[in-house]
Amino acid sequence: MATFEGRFTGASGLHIAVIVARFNDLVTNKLLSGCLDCLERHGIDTSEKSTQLDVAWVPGSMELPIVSQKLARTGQYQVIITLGAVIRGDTPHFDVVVAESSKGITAVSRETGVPIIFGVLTTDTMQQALERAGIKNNLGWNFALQALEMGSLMGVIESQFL
Ligand code: INI
Repeated sequence: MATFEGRFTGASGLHIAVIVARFNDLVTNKLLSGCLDCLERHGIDTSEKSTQLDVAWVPGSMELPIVSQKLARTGQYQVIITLGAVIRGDTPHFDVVVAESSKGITAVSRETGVPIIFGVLTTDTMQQALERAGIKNNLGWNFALQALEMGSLMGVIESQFL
């Protein structure tokens, strides 16, 4: 029996892309800070001159899938993290954005074989989003951890079947 597990250490071989939505950037900037803090503390170079990490900005969460696809298809990234914040308003727009971004990101991940972390907060209020972006907890940290685990896990599985 083989047991495949990702690790959180030894991430120096990973090349990671983070895609951030500008919509609700009060929230997404905080998610990005938490995400980069976690990556940095796990040995990823997050400096401006880093060759391990690239950050792309998109207008809103709806654009996360297409840019994920563009970056995944380069073959340069072992894992991609998407960050967004969709906050319920008075119209059904919320449901459209959430459905399209989540389905789109999942589809791109399966199509390209690159793990893509769904780091999009979906909340009823700005307060709930901010609580999850640093006021209480910063889920950007969790999304980074999940990325490290998935990037590592894919490498572990690939090395088993070389
Ligand atoms: N994009 C978000 O990331 N969050 C939102 O809450 C949001 N709302 O509420 O509209 C949102 N809309 C923009 C959308 O993602 C696209 O950028 C836009 O429709 C252009 O394609």
